[in-house]
Amino acid sequence: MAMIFPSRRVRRTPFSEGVKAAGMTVCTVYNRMILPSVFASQEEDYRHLKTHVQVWDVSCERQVAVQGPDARKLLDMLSPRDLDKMAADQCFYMPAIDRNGGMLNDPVLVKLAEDHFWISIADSDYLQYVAGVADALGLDVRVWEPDVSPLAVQGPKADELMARVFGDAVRDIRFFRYKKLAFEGREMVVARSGYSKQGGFEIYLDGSDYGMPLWDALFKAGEDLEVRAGCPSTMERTEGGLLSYGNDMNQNNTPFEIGLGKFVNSPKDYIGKAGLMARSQPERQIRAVEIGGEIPLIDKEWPLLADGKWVGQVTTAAWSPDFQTNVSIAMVEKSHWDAGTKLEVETPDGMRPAEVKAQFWA
Ligand code: THG
Repeated sequence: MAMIFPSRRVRRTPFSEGVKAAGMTVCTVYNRMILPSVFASQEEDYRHLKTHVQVWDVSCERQVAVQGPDARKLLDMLSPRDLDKMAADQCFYMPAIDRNGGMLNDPVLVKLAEDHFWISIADSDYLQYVAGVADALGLDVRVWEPDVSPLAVQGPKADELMARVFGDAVRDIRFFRYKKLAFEGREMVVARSGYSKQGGFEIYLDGSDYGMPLWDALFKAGEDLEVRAGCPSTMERTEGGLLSYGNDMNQNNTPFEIGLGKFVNSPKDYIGKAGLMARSQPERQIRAVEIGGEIPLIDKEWPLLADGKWVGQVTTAAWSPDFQTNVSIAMVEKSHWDAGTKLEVETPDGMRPAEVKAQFWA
């Protein structure tokens, strides 16, 4: 594996110094920014995440800030999810779609005020779409990328670590809600959220200058909790069925195909509503699929076959140490998506047996 050639175009983060010192061994690029992939090993990182507490540099979850008198008007045009139901301190997992109902991104929307939102984006250039819609509609709103970088604190000891740095108030934050809490006098959004099923928080670092002081404070406070640097774990997130834009879905997929139909409930006339409604009965859907045998790392879709005929594709796959099987996320055609259906998956190392599961493992 080659290294990434240093460049200003592949952006560092406010925590890059800490990540390097903590021993990042493999990384990827996400929203043109470095995202760590491995520290010790995939399996060691996984076990540690499920046992202790980790600090993740997920700065690459960039914010598209939307602020101004027409901020809500713009978001109502973008969101299939009913924003009238969004509380003042709430975060919403929001399908972002095009005019045909195809997924453009799957961000977390953060409501800062009635006229100020952050769209915390997955790996696609959504800012340009948002700004384009705003300008085309002549809305009085500003759309930009602020100097805000999420730092996730995930794992069973996350509450304890966060309480030591931000105070006991963090314990009362409910799932997908946030509080504005001070670090060194600087107010930051602290939400109970994050890309794992182990529980934890996301600190939306507001101002890069506070990055390394915040990183250092967390590691100092968490020494006896065995805090370590970590990153989203493919093993762990696949067990839990957390989706990854660009891997498990793209613009060809609707929210209904990827299990986000429950978030399509806006009564407003948002962009893509007609196109989306025309596709509300999906012909394929995301499924948990168990794979037998040994499998390599996955860097392209693997065909799913029934009697030699294509019936879908595996888009994420990993060994699960806890479930002692290969777990995967797949897009399966309606004819074969029932739980218990036996299939074959064509990996680069050969055919492997596969079975559609009723639900994800965790
Ligand atoms: N946190 C923040 N921004 C993000 C991500 C994040 N932006 C990019 C990417 N991740 C967006 N995708 C997801 C996918 C899943 C979840 C969050 C963001 C998630 N899903 C939960 C689930 O499916 O169980 C909860 C969904 C819900 O009930 O609302 O957490 O991780 N800031």
